[in-house]
Amino acid sequence: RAIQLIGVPMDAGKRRRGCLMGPDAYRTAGIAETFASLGHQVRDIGNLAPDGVAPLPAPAHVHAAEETLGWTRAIAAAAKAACATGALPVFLGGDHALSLGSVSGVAAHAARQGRPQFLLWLDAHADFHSVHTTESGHLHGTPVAYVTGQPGFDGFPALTAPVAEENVCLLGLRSVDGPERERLRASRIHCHDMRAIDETGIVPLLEGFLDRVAAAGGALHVSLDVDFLDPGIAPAVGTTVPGGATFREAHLVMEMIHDSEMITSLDLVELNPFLDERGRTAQLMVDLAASALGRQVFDRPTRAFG
Ligand code: DIR
Ligand code: MN
Ligand code: MN
Ligand code: MN
Repeated sequence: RAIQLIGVPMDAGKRRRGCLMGPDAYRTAGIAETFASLGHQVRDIGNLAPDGVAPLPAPAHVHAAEETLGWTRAIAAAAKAACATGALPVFLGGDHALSLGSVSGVAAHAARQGRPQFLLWLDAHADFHSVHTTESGHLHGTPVAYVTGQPGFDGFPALTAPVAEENVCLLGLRSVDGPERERLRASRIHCHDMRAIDETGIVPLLEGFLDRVAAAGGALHVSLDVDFLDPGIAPAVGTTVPGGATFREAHLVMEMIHDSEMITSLDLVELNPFLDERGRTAQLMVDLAASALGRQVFDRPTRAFG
């Protein structure tokens, strides 16, 4: 497949700095060479920069709202341009606010193709705040709300194609804020917390989702937040939460995504290389992306989802 690497050195989505180093950490860990070794045609377009924007009305405690808006515009444009070439874009973050642009951009492309967009959100957090409900003021906690068309994003680009709530699956949840919980309950978003993973294993939860993507012939965006992973194996993220996905659970998710042959775009977000030991988290993220794009010990028959 043709893969386009899109560097997004974005740090505006929260106050702790360091995610701007993410794209170069992935490059240093050999992401382009790794994908090429799996038989893909890889093109690295380098790093994006935010568009300049006019003042944006936001509550005073919201951090870097205007810069985030500028990034959102630039990232969405790059997402649409990458999809138009037929490539699979891989967004090298940068913090999770980059998904305001990546998901809205790929969803606009899917809508033009007449395909429903699906979204798999691998994260300890739900990221279901709006600019007006966020308590921390950190806009990396908002993209799931924005891309599904929830209110509270005045001044942000109007969505051409909101992602249907029932097409969103949050997997790995273990830190959900009060107002997020109520609004998630009232939504049709599929939410699987760590307890669900403990009770049934991760396979049936993901299979149920992939079956729905296949039945609908959907486009599939996967958004992988470093804090989906247990901090013991992935310490380089500003918002570690204990009790995350194990090495094998995470690779199994990625291998099943590969077997489904449905992934159309991918975010690698929240890596803060400044917090790392010898790049181990960057390397793990590259290895997980490799699993999603075909690395395996033995191949499996393509799974018939749907
Ligand atoms: C938290 C953190 N829910 C907030 N969100 C993070 O600031 O609203 N998402 N870290 O991945
Ligand atoms: Mn997140
Ligand atoms: Mn998170
Ligand atoms: Mn479900």
